[in-house]
Amino acid sequence: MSKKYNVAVVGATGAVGAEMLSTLEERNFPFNDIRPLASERSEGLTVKVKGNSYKVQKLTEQSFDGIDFALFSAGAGRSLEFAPHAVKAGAIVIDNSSAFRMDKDVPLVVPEVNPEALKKHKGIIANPNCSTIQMVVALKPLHDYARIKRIVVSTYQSVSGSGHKAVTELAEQTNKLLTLQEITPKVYSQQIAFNCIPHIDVFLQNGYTKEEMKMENETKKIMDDDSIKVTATTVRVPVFYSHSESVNLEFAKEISPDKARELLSAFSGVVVQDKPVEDLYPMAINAAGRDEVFVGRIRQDFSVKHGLNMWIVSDNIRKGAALNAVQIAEKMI
Ligand code: 25A
Ligand code: L14
Repeated sequence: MSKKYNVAVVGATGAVGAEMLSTLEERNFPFNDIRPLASERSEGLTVKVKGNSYKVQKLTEQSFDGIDFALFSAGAGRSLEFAPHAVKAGAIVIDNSSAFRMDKDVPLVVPEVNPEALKKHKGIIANPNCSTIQMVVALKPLHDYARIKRIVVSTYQSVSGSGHKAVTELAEQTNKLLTLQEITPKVYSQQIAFNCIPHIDVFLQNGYTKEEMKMENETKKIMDDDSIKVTATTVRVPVFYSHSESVNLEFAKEISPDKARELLSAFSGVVVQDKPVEDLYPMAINAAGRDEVFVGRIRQDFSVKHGLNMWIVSDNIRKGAALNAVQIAEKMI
């Protein structure tokens, strides 16, 4: 009989944690036991995986006895505090927070892009930021062919990235505004319904948000190339699921839109949707619930020497978080 693994999911009742459980089920991950962990708010709830019920337990330092893989998705604070205990108990930690991503001892991995980085792990493997994951999947085959010199990216990020409570906030605000009731923003500092907010995560000294700097720093680390220049503007939009990105690329050598379509079509995890005459291009509502990264609107950027523009869309909870984490676990077995 082939080996089966005990898997803990930290933040199992959150937006990403719940998707991790269903991804383990859908992909037939060879698990033996599942241990859903969350805060005491969720203690005693049950989650179902493959027809079996599991009780949600309160996360403690002792939660990881006998665990092979610990998937973390309860925010950076919990990862910093509890991941070391999981490692001590012998588990491999796959962490979806920003806590360890830029740590030089921690591989930052997108399996289609840099699986070789996994070999250097010391117990913790970091799952990149959702906006970064979908972008690097689409850029990798183009970088290998024509070397990317500079990336200018603007994101259109859905509210599910901030968890269930933000999904509820968008729905409630929309309803209230349509029925002429007053709203009080809670999850975001501004109204999100019928609006775009150029502010994701906190502002830094340099004028960028932390989300924007994650895109710059994580892209260089995953592509293992510090020479790539990246500048990002990250924007929250009133969409429930899937992030969209407008990406402008400058290459070291000539690459045509047709060549880019050919390279992207052959790349694992990418679907090219690019037939403008048929009004076919990637859209958030179609990417939601899907595993792939969708790329379209591929066209020459006539304003620079070797330039391409494109539009990249993917489900931020799946490839941007839960699916990428489970794919990392699959690579490790
Ligand atoms: O504190 P931080 O660092 O800001 O991080 C917490 C936030 O990060 C989000 C997460 O979204 C949460 O809002 N997050 C998730 N992944 C992230 C990522 N990769 C991420 N942020 C950045 N990068 P979420 O609400 O979808 O997921 C939260 C999950 O984590 C569990 N959790 C939270 N605190 C915990 C904890 N687990 C253990 N110990 C802790 N101290 C959380 O479980 C959930 O599974 P829960 O039991 O706390 O919540 C279950 C339900 O309750 C709602 N809820 C959340 N907060 C409150 C709340 N209800 C009332 N009051 C609250 N303060 C949740 O919506 C959930 O449905
Ligand atoms: O993983 O959309 O660093 O609010 C933190 C912000 C995930 C998305 C991360 C959001 C992000 C999240």
